Amino acid sequence: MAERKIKKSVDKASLDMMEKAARDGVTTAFDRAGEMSQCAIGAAGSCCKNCGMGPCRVLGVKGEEEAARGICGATAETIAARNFIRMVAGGAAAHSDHGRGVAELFLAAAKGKAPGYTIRDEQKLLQLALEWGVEIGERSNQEIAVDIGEIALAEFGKQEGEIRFLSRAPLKRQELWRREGVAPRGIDREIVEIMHRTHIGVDQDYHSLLKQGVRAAIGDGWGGSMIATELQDILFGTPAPVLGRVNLGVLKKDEVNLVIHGHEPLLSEVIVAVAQDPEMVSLAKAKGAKGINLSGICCTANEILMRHGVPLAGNFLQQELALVTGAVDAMVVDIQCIMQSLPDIAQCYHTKIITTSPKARIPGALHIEFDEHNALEGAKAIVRTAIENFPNRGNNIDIPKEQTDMVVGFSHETINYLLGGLFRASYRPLNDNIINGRIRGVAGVVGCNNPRTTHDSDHTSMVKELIKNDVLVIQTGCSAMAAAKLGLMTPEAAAKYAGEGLASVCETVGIPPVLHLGSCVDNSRILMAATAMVKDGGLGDDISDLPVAGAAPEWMSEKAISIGQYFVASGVFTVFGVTWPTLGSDEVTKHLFTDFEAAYGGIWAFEPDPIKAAHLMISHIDKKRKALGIDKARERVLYDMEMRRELESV
Ligand code: NFS
Repeated sequence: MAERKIKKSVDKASLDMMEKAARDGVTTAFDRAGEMSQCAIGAAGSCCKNCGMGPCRVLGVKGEEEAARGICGATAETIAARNFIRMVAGGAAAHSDHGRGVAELFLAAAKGKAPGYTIRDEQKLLQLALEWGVEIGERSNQEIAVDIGEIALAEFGKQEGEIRFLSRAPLKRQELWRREGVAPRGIDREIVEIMHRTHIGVDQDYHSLLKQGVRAAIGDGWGGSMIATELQDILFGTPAPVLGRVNLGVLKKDEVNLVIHGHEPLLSEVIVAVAQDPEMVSLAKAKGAKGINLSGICCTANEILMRHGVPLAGNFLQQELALVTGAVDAMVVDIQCIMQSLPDIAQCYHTKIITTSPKARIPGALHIEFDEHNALEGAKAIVRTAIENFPNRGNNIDIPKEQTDMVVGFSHETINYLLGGLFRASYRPLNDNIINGRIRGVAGVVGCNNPRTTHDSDHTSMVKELIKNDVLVIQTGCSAMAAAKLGLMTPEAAAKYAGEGLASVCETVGIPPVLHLGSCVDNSRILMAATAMVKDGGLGDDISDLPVAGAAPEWMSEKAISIGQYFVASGVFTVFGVTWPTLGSDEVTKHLFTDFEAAYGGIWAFEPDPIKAAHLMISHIDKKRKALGIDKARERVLYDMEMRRELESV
């Protein structure tokens, strides 16, 4: 086996479980990444396999002859751009199909055809009704929700005009999108058009290809993902601050461990309720367990953490390691980021892997299909399967003790309330503290784990560097879990890790310096937060004027590329780590890294060193502060602190 040169993780619990996996003869993604060398041509976006004449490789690597063109005549630029926007299409499709699933359930619930689901956030329902021109009057929530569900569902298949949530963006941004011809007509349409344009012999101008990628990505962030977040909040409740715990130590030796993994909260919301059902708890006790312990992996975990405080067992690269503990009685999965290796690993222990979506079947797993019309029965069957498997646990159990406390649940609305108070909810205090320089700017650090770099290390190094430099960090996805494991999501972390300006604000408001905003579809909350900052005034009139930046230091999924692209298209400087998928074409890379700024006010960057990447973000934030004329304020704050220190030392 080829030895990997990089350290596998900075997380002790994960490292311990990797050692146990080796002892148990179990192979994980960390081992496979070591064994599988990365194809440099593919990684650079220079391999085209869109037709049967290829694959055509147009980048000379390790003695390969450089072919200037594919057999069809496609250049390296066309091929890199095609591959890149096909990643956008994959990511936007995943988020948006999730959004569609939520809209379907929402509509079924509104029509009374999905027992067990109800409207939890009436205020948000009515706000959306006002926004979409749905009559409220004397109508019931149910009636209003039917109209909203139908409108939401229609957004996916719309053919003309613009998707509705574009009107939420700052006016200047909306005009820019229209001027550039990237306002999405319908969510699905733009994804389909990517697949058409990247078919052999269609769009062969990288400018035009990349523009379509922008249009589909906007349809994700301001469309599919935003619909998912909004409707989930109405159905399941808008998150509010709640205590949580994270890492494999949340598994319990004496309780039935049911781990929920995937992305849609549709089923997991019901499982959370069923697991507390006295009938289920007494069944667990009859089997010798003290109770039922739910925990989560990946974004479905973020969803039930944010709304119910259900603990997180871990992020993407910990899904296999959770099984290696030997203590997981069942792992139930829905869609996305689920490794096919799970049923194989489960065989080495006693774990049952349960698939639930007709879109995501895995050979070797037990399939209990989620049916929204009968969610309660499905959830009961799943919980019962876990309970009945408890007595089958072997002796080969080792649960790491690591688990960290966290305060989570910072939706765009709660940030509003926390900062401004319930009766004058506003982003004013955030804007004021940015203007006066205590907070230098805001950074969104999001995205996956990738075994091509050290697990969690790039996330945590970057986040620590940012908060040390007074940048407030907002997070989602697996990145949020990495920071939480290190203890960065507690109010106490402000004094320990943040710069003095940021720490003083966090201490006054009582928030951590790193805020968890939820799952990856909840990156739409970041768009809303940025828009609220613009609308509150004093920081320019577009998102591209704000002293903000984005990053995905350990990205790996197509969804991350789509997210990055809609951040850039919304005016945000966005830096990715690990690898960059267009390096095979200098022109395409330059277009994304430089020319995009003139068009969108946001640009892409690639920097695998997380500290350097953090400083690229800080430089960008400082550049925006200067353009806004608020750079001097920050110097004054620092000067004041310097003076204070001098005084203190006297
Ligand atoms: Ni986002 Fe969430 Fe994690 Fe990456 Fe996968 S779980 S949707 S894609 S790996 S952050």
